[in-house]
Amino acid sequence: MAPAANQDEGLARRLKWWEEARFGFFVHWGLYAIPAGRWKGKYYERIGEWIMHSAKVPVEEYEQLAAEFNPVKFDAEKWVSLAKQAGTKYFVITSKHHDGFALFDSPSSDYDIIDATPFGRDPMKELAEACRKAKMPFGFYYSQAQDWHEPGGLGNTWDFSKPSQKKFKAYLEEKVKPQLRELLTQYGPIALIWFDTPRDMREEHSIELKHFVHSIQPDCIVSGRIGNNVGDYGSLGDNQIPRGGLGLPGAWETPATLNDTWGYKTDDKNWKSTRVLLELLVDLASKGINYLLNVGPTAEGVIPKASVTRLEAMGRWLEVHGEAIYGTQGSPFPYEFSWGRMTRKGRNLYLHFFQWPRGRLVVYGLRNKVKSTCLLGDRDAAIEVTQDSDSATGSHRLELRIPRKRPSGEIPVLRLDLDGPPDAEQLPVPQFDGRIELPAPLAEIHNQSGTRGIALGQSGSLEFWTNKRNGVSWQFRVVEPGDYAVHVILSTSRVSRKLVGGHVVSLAVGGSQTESKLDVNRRIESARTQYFPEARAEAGTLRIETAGVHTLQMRARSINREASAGIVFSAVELVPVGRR
Ligand code: FHN
Repeated sequence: MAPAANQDEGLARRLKWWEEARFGFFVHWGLYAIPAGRWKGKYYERIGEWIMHSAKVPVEEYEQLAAEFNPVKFDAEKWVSLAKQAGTKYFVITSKHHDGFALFDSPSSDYDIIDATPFGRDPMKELAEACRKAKMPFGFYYSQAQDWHEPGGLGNTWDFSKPSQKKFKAYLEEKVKPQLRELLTQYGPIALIWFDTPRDMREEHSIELKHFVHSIQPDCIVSGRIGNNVGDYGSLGDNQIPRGGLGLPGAWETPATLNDTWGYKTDDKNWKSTRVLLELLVDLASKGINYLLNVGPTAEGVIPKASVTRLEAMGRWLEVHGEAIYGTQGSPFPYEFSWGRMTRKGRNLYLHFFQWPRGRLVVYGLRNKVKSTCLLGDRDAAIEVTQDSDSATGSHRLELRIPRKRPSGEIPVLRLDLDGPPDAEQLPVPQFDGRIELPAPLAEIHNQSGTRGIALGQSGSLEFWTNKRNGVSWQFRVVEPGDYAVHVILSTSRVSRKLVGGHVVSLAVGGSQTESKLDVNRRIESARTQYFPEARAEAGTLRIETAGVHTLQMRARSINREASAGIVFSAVELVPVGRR
């Protein structure tokens, strides 16, 4: 669903810089950096900033951490300079997380860094100043609904019972609004307020808070997690990357971790490699989604070395390849490529190679003429281009002869300079390896009236296929007739991360039909499936007799009742038999 505010006329203007930025720097910092994942010697699995909740620490006990918070090594200029070096284009930091502690000078509260800690400095003031000097847009994360310190806030069930709407409203009036006013008046222009976990926020609350922010700073962007689709842009789940693209209107962002936690946790050493981080950045950019990448500094104010080295390496790649990320839009093709991803800008198309094609690459479906090419970082590389179109199959074919030797650098990028803005066939067509991917957002949904229908969720997957009378279909183009193995990519909804198989489906193209039980045994291992699992379920073979446009029909024979969201899947793949 598009954030309702996307209808707002001034929105495109306000969001322009943010959409062009594509890559942001996120900081989760607060009292939770002191326990760093352990409470009274016990280790807690959950993300570091949730320690108060995980260990059910009473407010009075948790409050005592403030007396210890003295981040003497904090250096705002150093943090902002790292954000710059990493190639990020906006900076967002937790001003108040769910623990309720204000990491800024909050005259309306005693539970803030100035009144409650020995530090005596306002890090937000120093960061705002450093960002201003570095021309880096600066924004605040603010947990508007969950506040474990307040009886009127949500989430603390060990000290307080769930607040009534009246109490929650009082909390919004007496804590949230005064603190937002402080954040929006004490630190100069604020680029964005990153609201989070809008639990129990009624639509009227979300709208009112958004107007409140805009009444003080009209250009300040409001994140989608203000709730009820009223944000200026949509926020995907943490570390979430849709497979084939979102298929939803509006601007989007994915907040993401370098390891698994947001707030510093001594024991979390599950760092993603630079290569994986760059792939995630590229993957998101290829779908027109911003990547807001998080660091969790220590209680002393130091950004962990493992974060620094990765971010610096990302920055080095961006120095050479930044033109293929900043100011770009998503791929003109509505599906992913097995060799990598695409982004576009003006008349340029950027091919980001996760796998180097070794000599030759064929792309079907690009209707433009390629005027010239350039391998970023190696302007002398010779690339030969051949283009033709086959009137029998209606397919446009682009062949690139590429040096066999893979260029150095994490992800090589080839720029194609076209005769106009990229114009790609929107029907799924074969890839270089013959595979045809039918992504969820391109499916035609056939819901019987009166039934709860299949819908495209905020994860780029089809969900709520709970009724056998409903079904889906895709049109696609075949270039080489023959036998195709069919795979259904089972996935999870944004809410339930449990992969469920056991459904029986039938798939048919023309007179060829196959029926199979879908299982989740073949997990797809990748950086993105670490948080949102996917499985490739084998679903038989179909014979496609002719080249040209065909329709694949997918029906449900039985749906596993354990799956609350029904059959959830992100794509169907057709793989030519013998080329698997
Ligand atoms: O509960 C928070 C979590 O601690 C962290 O702040 C993330 C960042 O996106 N947001 C919430 C969970 O989605």
